[in-house]
Amino acid sequence: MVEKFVGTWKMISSENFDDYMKAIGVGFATRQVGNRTKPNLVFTVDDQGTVCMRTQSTFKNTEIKFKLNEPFDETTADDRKTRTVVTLENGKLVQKQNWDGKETCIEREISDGKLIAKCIMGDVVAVRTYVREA
Ligand code: DKA
Repeated sequence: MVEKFVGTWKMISSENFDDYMKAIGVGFATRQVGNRTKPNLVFTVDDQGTVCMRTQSTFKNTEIKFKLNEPFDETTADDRKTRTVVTLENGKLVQKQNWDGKETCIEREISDGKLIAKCIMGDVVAVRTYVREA
């Protein structure tokens, strides 16, 4: 099921991301860059089921490697140190990040051949859309 995410994706739209970044505590300067940046997402999966997700942009490159349902330590692009777990729920890749007593969730799904990333913090939701890079 994770296989459908494998490949290189480029962001084509981002809605409400500034409010999402505010909700998770990202400061003004980083939000300005975050709002301007159009990252690529690169997913790979190896024979052992380890998923690698790279985010590549002019702002920052990040990489996480994980197995589904196995918590791991993540350092996010905005430098939060989170305890993260990724699960697969009804075909959605659900990334839950916990830090400083807070929790946010990024749900990724494939819809009409596009990768939709829904970033959720409380009642604030940002939606970012990616298409496969040719
Ligand atoms: C996505 O995959 C969502 C990425 C969420 C990053 C939150 C922090 C960004 C700070 C610049 O598109």
